[in-house]
Amino acid sequence: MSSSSQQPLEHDDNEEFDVIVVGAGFAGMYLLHRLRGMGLSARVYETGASVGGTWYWNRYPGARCDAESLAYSYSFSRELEDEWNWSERYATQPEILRYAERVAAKFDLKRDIRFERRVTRAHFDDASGRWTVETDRGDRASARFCVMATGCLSVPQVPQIAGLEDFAGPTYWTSKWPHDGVDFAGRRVGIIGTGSSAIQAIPVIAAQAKHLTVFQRTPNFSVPACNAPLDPKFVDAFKANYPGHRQNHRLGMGAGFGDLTVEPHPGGPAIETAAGRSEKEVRELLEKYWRIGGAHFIGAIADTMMNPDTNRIVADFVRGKIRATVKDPATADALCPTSHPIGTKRICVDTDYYETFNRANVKLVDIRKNPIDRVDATGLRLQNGERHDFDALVLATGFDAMTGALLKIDVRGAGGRSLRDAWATGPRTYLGIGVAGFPNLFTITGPGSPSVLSNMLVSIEQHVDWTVACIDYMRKNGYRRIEAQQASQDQWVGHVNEVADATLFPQGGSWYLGANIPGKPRVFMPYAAGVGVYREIADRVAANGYEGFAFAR
Ligand code: N01
Repeated sequence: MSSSSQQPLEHDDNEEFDVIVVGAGFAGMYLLHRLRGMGLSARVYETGASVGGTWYWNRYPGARCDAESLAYSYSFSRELEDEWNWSERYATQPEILRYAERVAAKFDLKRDIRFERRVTRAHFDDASGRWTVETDRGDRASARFCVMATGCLSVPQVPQIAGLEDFAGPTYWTSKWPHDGVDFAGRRVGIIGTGSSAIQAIPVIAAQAKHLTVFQRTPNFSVPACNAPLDPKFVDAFKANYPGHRQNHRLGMGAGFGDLTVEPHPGGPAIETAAGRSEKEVRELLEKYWRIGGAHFIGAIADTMMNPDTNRIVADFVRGKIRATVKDPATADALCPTSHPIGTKRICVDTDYYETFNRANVKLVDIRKNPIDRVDATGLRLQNGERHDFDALVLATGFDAMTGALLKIDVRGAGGRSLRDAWATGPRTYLGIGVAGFPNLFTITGPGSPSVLSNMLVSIEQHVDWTVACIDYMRKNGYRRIEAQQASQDQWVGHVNEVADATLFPQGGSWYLGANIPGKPRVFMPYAAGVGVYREIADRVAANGYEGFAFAR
């Protein structure tokens, strides 16, 4: 399925590095660049045949970013900013992947990346104070530091649906889409799942396929992207003040998803709360944000994620939009989310999602009401006996988020303690970047940091910058070992929970909580206080000599 990297599969045979990085997505790529800049030797291991991480794998039709392209890009190189031109407000997956390839070429990254291998083990040795890392292709290497740049949404969730393997036609995973594309023309397609991936894919597949059946367990809230080509004059003006915009993104303005791309711009919340405002005033405000498009919508009223009354007003507005768009009242009703407050599952950003259900060749099947009994050779049967046949099946069933990739690896820290044991009741970190008992290990955008609630590129750059500054600090002070202190970690985990509990997020039953994976501990994983607050804390910790971490020479 994957295109070959053309790279001979050389092996590392007990080679030694300063740093081993797991993953060559946007985090691993930038980290490699920064480590080299410090004169450190680094090896990156990557499962894909090339760079790009999530954008390498998720090639499903309609895949594009929900953060604005001018904000979802590296800020570390002015030259790169100047020479790269995004074509649309929201970049498509192929364009983002071209960007990743361009970055890899410009900074000559690939020579230190070993592709097409999966890291299986990472063990810390107390005596030498080094990590030994092994891959499924037989590599073995050691390094003083190990950095997990494994991505938050990189391990697909295999849904527990009986008979999946019995389907005789092709089954496609949105997260492992064939590299040469899929032609659905003339075919009947079934898709399971209605999260962000499906909501992007459904309109595109519907336009191509003979028929599309959408199997929906939980309806999601989606807002229009209002995507459009970028006007070169606007881009020039934006780039003229790129540093200012980047600063806004770092402080989380416009949720960091893009601050000023399309006029009139929101910049920040328009009002603090809907309380005391007339219905007309609130409606006009939401209407304005709806027309601006994108995830900004959820930030129109500042307390949407804290105040159930505000949240209901915003959710009712979206439900009204769904009913006004979808012509068949029963379908509209089934598409209206009622089981969770808006925003507590990741808000989806779409192009013509609800409109697609007005097409004659699209049918919505509510599998909450009538669950799937089993898939068979030609389609599936619901528990009420209803049959649905199709020629191809698409699974858009999500990921084992945030901890999945880390726990897939046999990670062992001091005294041989495994990360799986340490996190048996849910992930525990200090600042989302260090784990007590796991010296010299950094987790980029790990659980306990804003990560998936933020523009990932912004959070990736922050964590990479923080990590390399920390390694530099150790070098300058002659430290060979760093470890998050248990007390700091406990305090941080308590704080992350406290922040989450003050919001409506825990009511969402989402992958943020691990609720999509049967048996996964229910812990709200990202830090919900915002990237501005988080940056201030992380910077203060660094300025105070990385307080909360213990060092040894
Ligand atoms: O996955 P999801 P996703 N039987 O977990 C359903 C990012 N992303 O890949 O809600 C039947 O959101 C499940 O139903 P339910 C973004 O952060 C970003 O779509 O569990 N259905 C749900 O409908 C996003 O949040 C972009 O009841 C089953 C769906 O599958 C995250 O990735 C684009 C099932 C899974 O939805 C994940 O999005 C794409 C079962 N057994 C993704 N198991 C952009 O930048 C699961 N489902 C725009």
